Amino acid sequence: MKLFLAKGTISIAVAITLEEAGVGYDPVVVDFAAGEQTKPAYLAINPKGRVPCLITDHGRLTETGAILEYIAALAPAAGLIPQDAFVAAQMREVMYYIASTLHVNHAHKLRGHRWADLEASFADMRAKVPQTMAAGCAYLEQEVLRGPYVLGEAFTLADVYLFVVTTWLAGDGVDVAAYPKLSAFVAAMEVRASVRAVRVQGWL
Ligand SMILES: N[C@@H](CCC(=O)N[C@@H](CS)C(=O)NCC(=O)O)C(=O)O
Repeated sequence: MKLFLAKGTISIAVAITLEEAGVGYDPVVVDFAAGEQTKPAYLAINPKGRVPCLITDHGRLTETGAILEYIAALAPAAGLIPQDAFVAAQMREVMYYIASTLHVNHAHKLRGHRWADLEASFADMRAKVPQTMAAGCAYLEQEVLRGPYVLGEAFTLADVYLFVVTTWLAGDGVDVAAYPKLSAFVAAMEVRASVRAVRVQGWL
């Protein structure tokens, strides 16, 4: 499979998951600094102009959560989705929260043009990011994180997804040290071989 990714983006969650699953892949780095994701060559690959995009034998897949689920299904032995239906739904509860709320809040820092046209609107949206991201961290800390991983001892897709978001926090004006459970989670993730592998590549 071919994975289109960009440094520091949510697409790195797919790379980490492929590492966890032991599924080989061919990475293609999309250069956001050069705006490659907005150019016709990339739009022909993914008309959304976003990463990740996974090219499989069956066709193109986009949306991080869907791609992570596909990889987990390809490698059931990796156990990336809980067996218990309710616990699996709790994992997805976290993943949907990340996709619909945390990621969108983060995007208000650099991507305000998705929602508004006035320069003043961008500044307003950017200024709100430390507050909305901190609110998300407080929710995770108080209501979600069981430790050492999101759902406790079991390592799941939600961990990979959340980990990449935590790498954005400093840049979003949030000090992860203020959240002890989240800090411990980050430390547990940093020592995993999958995370080390993407760090060696310079993707995070
Ligand atoms: N809902 C998509 C969002 C993907 C997304 O927005 N990716 C960002 C990087 S974190 C992107 O490609 N941004 C490019 C742009 O906005 O030009 C997913 O979860 O995969």
